[in-house]
Amino acid sequence: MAQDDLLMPVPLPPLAQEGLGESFHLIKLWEEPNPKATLAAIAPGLRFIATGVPILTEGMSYPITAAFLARFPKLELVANLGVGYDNIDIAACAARGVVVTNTPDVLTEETADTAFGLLLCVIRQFPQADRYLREGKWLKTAFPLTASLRDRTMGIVGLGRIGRAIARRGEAFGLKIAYHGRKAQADAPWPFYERLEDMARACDILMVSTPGGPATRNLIDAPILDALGPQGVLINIARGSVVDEPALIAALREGRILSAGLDVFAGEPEIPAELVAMDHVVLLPHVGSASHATRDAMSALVVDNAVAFAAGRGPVTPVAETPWPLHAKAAH
Ligand code: 8YV
Repeated sequence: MAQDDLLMPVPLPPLAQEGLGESFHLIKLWEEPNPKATLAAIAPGLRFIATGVPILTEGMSYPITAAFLARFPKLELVANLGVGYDNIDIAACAARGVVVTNTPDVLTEETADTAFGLLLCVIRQFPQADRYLREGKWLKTAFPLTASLRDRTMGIVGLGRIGRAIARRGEAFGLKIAYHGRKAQADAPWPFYERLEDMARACDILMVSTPGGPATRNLIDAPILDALGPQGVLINIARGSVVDEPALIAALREGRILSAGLDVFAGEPEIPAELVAMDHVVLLPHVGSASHATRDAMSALVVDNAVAFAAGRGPVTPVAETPWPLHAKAAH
C-alpha cells in the first residue's frame, strides 16, 4: 500500500526523521530541489505535517501561519516537536479542524534543570568565575564575592508542568515560592498573585515559564522589572517574546535589576549586541531541552502522535486548543 505523504518543512532530529520515514512518505522540504513546486504538488491532498520551533532548523524558520494552512484543504494534523507551539497559528488550526500535538512531560525535568542551573549561574556568577580562572586572574587575587540564593523568594510566572518542576527544585534549595498565572490552582501550596506586578514586588527572583504567543507578549516590561528591584534577578526559559527586551536591557544597564539569565531571545538566534557585551548576565543558546535523552524522547513522541493519529487511534498528546476527539474532522 502506498504510504501517506507527511510534510516536514524544517529538519527535525534524525530519530524523528527515521521514525516518521518508516510509516509515511516523508517529504523533507529543505532537501527538495524546488520546494515551491513540491508544495504546490502536494497541497491539495496533504493530511499530515511534522514541524518544530525554529531552534532546530539551522537558521530556517517555517511558521505555520493561517496563510500557509489555507493551502492545505485536507490537512488533519500538525505534530510539533516542542512543548511550546507559538510557531503555529493555533486559532487557525482550531478553526480548520486541524489537530495540533506537542511534546509535553518528556522535557519537563530537563527544562527545569536548565532553569535552575541558569539561576545558580546568575546568582553565583559561575560562568564569570570560570572565565576569571582561565584568564589567570586568580593568580593575582580571589574572585569577587557574589550575591546569594539564601533568603530569596522566587516568583514563578506560569505554573504549568515546567513551572511546578522548577518550584519543587526551589523548595529543595530553601527558596520561598510564589506564582502568577491566569488563575489560582487549588492543588498548588504556594501563594498566588493575581497581579504580576504585586508578585514582582514581593520576590527577588522572577522565573518565566509561561507559554509564548500573543497572550504573553512583553508581559515582563519596565514596570515589572522596576517592581522586581535592584537585587532582582530575571530568568527566562520560556520564549523571548514574553520579555520586553529593550526594557530589560535598559534595566540591566541602569542597575534597576541585578542580573538576568536568558535561554531564549526575541529574535533568536540573533542576540542584541548590548546583552552580549554585558558581563553580569548569563546567556544560553536555547538549550532548555537540549540533551540527547530528552530530544530523543521528544522525537519519539512526535512519531507516536503522527503514527497513532494516521492509524485512526487519535493523537497521544493533542494541545488544549484542539482536543481529541471533539475537535477533529469528521473523517477521524
Ligand atoms: C526546544 C522548546 O528547543 O519545547 C519547547 O517549546 O522550546 C524546546 O524544547 C524546541 O522545541 C526545539 O524545537
